[in-house]
Amino acid sequence: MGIFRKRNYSNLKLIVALCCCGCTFDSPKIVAVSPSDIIPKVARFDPDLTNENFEVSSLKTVAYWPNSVTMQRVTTLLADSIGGTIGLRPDRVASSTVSEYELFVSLDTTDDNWKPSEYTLVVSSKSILITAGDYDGIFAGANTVRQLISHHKYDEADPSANVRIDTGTVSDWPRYEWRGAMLDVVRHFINVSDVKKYINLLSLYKLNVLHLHLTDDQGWRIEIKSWPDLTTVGGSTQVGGGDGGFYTQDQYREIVTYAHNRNVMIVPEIDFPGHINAALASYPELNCDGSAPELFTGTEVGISSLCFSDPDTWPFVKDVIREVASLTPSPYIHIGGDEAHQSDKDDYIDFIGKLEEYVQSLGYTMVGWEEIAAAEISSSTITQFWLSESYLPLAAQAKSNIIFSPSNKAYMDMKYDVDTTPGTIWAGFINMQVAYEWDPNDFLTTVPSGNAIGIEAPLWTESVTSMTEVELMSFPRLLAYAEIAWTEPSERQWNDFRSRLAAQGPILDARGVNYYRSPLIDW
Ligand code: TNX
Repeated sequence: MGIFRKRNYSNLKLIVALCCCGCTFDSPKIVAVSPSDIIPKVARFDPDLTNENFEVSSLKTVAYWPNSVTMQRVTTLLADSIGGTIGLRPDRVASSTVSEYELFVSLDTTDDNWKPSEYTLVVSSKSILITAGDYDGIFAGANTVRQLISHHKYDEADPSANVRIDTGTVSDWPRYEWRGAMLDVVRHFINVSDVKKYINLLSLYKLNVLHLHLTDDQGWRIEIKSWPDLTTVGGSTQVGGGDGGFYTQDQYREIVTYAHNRNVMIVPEIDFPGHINAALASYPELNCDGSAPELFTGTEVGISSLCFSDPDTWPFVKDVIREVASLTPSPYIHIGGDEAHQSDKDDYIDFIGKLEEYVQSLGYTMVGWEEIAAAEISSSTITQFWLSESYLPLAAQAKSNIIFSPSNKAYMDMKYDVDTTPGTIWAGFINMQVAYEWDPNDFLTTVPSGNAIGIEAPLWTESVTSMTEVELMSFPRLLAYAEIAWTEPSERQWNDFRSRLAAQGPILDARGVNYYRSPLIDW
């Protein structure tokens, strides 16, 4: 059987279907993939002109240098992926010589010209070489390879089935350093193994931040040892009155480590001073009148506030932030700050200032939703834009860096179209084209572009009740967001993205992802 060369994946489906009589598209015999067809789109691919390709089934060894813990982590990830997709787990060897290995991963500390997170990938008929100037780049290169080999679904009945990669050189680097998703694990609880599945998918598309929204009116999902009722009481329910749940500190550490091994940073959010009913319901002493409100299982927002005059409030806030910090190896703590409709404005401003000081005293950078820009935030604090452009000049004035999560473009709880269940529509429908065709530049009339550090796509879960629905709302939109975050806008075209996205269908299928079969995509 010949090698099916292709540039356009929608043609590939046809070719494989025609040539593999009797076999389904789920297990193609031979698939030729080009590094130029991945998501997010690479900055540069120079094909070599030999018409040769690299046979993925020849991957028997993964070599790496230097022999550091991080290189061991990244090559373990690669070896596991190869094992999972090809059916044979390659050996891993630490070696400073490139020759004779089919996959060689090396960190180049001798050259100063690498951009942050840049990598090169040289594919020849004999080998794949990943080289980068920093570990982010190493992971990015590794995830390019993981995605390329994912085109294959191992067929035990026919181990000769294979993926062949076009030869040539990739040179690739991200546009933004903050490439994120957010999961609301409060309104409906999402368990550890589902969060891990989500993280693994993020990493495959080079998303490197998972912001976990851990507390809200309806629940408290992270164990705080000094205030145990937060989870035993506050974590006991969710929207609609179901059982809820929470992560013990050990389980949370397990999530953080799993993410770290895939170069995904977990950013914890504890939402203050609003969105706090679960805590108020757990401890009567946190309330101005000393009595605890009922647990809340509805979906209204802006219904609660910390009691600023209560002597227990500040010690409580400090204990929580201190314990969360102790679980957080990344430099960021998100303090919420949104929709504090029940808080007095002056109290809010004082509180955010005090909280910023405390977060900084622990050695962390504070992140907050856009409303914090109305307080006197310092330039190291990060503002997360979501709704009102009026906060952007305030953030710019403070020289605060900005993460873009415009609700009418990036909120994954918005329905794709009228037929989507679950979801909401308060910010509009977000079909695949809307999800793809926007850019932080659209909002930069009042903000210097240097302050835009990236984007984040939140999934709020008031209406999203299960992992199946989490996947439906997130995929494939997250692939569009991954490309906005990674690829220069001048390199992004909707029609080109559509055909590359169509080719991701089998990859998502093979990973058991319940993605939305958007009618705009020729799957
Ligand atoms: C607004 S975005 C919220 C959330 C809701 C979401 C629903 C933000 C900072 N606050 O509390 O879950 O809308 O779409």
